[in-house]
Amino acid sequence: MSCLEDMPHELFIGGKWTPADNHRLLTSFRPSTGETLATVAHAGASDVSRAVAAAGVAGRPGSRWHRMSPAARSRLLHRIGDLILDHADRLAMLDCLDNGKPLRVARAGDVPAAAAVFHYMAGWPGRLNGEHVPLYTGSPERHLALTVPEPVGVVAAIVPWNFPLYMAAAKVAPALAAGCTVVLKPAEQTPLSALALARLTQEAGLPPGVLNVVTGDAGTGAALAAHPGVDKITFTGSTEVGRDIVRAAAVDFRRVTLELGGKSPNIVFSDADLPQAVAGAAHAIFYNQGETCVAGSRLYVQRPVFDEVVAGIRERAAAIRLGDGLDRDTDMGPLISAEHRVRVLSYLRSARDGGAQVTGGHPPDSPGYFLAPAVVTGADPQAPVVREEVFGPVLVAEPFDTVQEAVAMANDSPYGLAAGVFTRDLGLAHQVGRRLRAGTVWINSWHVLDPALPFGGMRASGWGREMGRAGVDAFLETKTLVNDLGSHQW
Ligand code: TXE
Repeated sequence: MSCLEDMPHELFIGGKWTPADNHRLLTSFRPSTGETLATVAHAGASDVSRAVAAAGVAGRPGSRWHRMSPAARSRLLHRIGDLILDHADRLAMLDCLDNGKPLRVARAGDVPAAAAVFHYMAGWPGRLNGEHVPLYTGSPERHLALTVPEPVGVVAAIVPWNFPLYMAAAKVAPALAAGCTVVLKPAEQTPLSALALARLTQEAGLPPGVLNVVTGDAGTGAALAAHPGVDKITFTGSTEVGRDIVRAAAVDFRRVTLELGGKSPNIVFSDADLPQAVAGAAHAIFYNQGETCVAGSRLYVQRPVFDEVVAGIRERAAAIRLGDGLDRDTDMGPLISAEHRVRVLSYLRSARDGGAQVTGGHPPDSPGYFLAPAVVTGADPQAPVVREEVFGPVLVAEPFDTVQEAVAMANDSPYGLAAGVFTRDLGLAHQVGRRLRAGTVWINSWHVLDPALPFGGMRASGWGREMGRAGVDAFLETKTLVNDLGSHQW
C-alpha cells in the first residue's frame, strides 16, 4: 500500500531510528480484514531506558531545548501542525488502515484535530508567565517573591488505539508547549501514525530526544510507567490500567494525568427538538464505532417521547453502512480486534439473557471485526451493559418521568466523563448540566471537543484535565523563588 512505503518502523530515540535491542517485532493488523498490515519494533525495557535517557538529556538545563526561546518553541509547534495538514491524506490513511475507521472520518476529524492541537498549543509558550507575590506576613520592601512555571521534566505519554494520531498529538503538543520532553508509547494495535508524527517532528526541526517513540505492548507501557527517569505519566486508556499506572507512579510520587473510561448519560426531555435529539443521540453513541471514551452510551428519554426517540435511533442504526474504511460509502468501520468484538458481543448476550430487547448487534458474515450497531431497551439497571463501558456501538435506552429522576439515573455510575442534555429550555439545560457529575456536559450537541476546552473526567473517569490552559499546567511545576533584599541600607 502506497502510504506504507517509506514508513518508519523502528523506534525513534534521540532523533534516530533504531531497532529494538532484542530485535523483537510487533505486528499490526487491519481490523477490516484481519490481515497483517505492518511490523514495527517491539520495545523492551532496555529500549524504554534508552528513550527515557534520551528525553532526559534533551531537556536538561543548558540543552538546546531548555534554552530555546518561547518564540522559537512556538514556531516549532506551528510547523508541526502545518506538516500534519500537509501530510493529512497519508496520516488519515494510516489511521484508517490501522484502526479501521472510515478514511473520510479520519481525514475530516482526527487529522485536522491533531493539527489544531499543535496550532493551539503553539500559542502558550510565550504566555506561561509566573507571578510576583506580595508576602502576606513579610515586608513588601524586603522580600521579593516570584512564582516561576517550570516544565515537569520527562513525560511518558501512553495512548490507546481509538484515535491514534489525535491522542498522540493531545499528549505531545501541550507537553512540548510546556517545555517538557516526551517518550510516546502508542497502542500495540495502532503504532503507525505515531511513527509518522515522529518523522514530521524531525522534519520540523525538533531537537533530537525531545520526542521519542517506543512502539510496543502492555509490557512496554508498564516498563515506561515504572521507569524512575520519568517525571510525569499522562495516560489515556482503560480504568484498570489507570490503576496500575497510579500504583507505578506512587513508588516515587511521579505526576499523573489519567483519561479513563466512561459510561456517559444523555438526557432527552420531551420538549426537545426531536429530530435533533435523535440525530444527536445516534451520533453520541455510534461515532467511531462507539469506540470513544465519551460515547453517549446511556440514553434517558422522557416517557411521552421515549418510543418515538428510540424508534428514530433504531432507524438510523439500521441505515448505518458498515464497511471497509477505504470505501467512500462506509459510515462505520470494524471494531479494533476479534477479542474486542467477542467482549462487546458478550454484553449483548447477557443483556438478552436478562430479558432486554436488543435490535441490531449482529456480526455480519464477512471478514473483519464488524458489528452492526445495537439499541438495547428494558435492561436491568444493574446489568453489565448498563453499568460498564462496552466501548462499542451499543446504546442502552430507558424512560424517565421527572427531572430529579433523570439526574439521579444519569449520576448513578462510577464514571463521570461526559453527559448530554437535549431540550429547548436552556434554563433547564443549564440547571441539569450543573447537577450532572461529568467533566463535560453537552447541550443539544455531542462530541464537540476543542483544544481550548478543558477535557477530562470525574470519579473513575480519571484525574486532571487536558487541553486549554489546564492542559498545559498539567505539564508544569510551580517554583516559588523568595529573595531577601535586606533591610534598608540608606
Ligand atoms: O486498553 P489499555 P485496551 C477501555 C475500553 C476498552 C478497554 C480495553 O473499555 O474496551 O479499555 O482496551 C497500554 N502499564 N478503553 O486493552 O489496556 C497499552 O499498550 C502501562 C478506554 O486497549 O488500557 C496501550 O498503549 N501501559 C479508552 C494503552 O495502555 C499499559 C481507550 C491503552 O491500553 C499497561 C482505550 C500497563 N500495565 C480503551 N497495559 C479511552 N479512555 O478512550 C496496557 N498499557
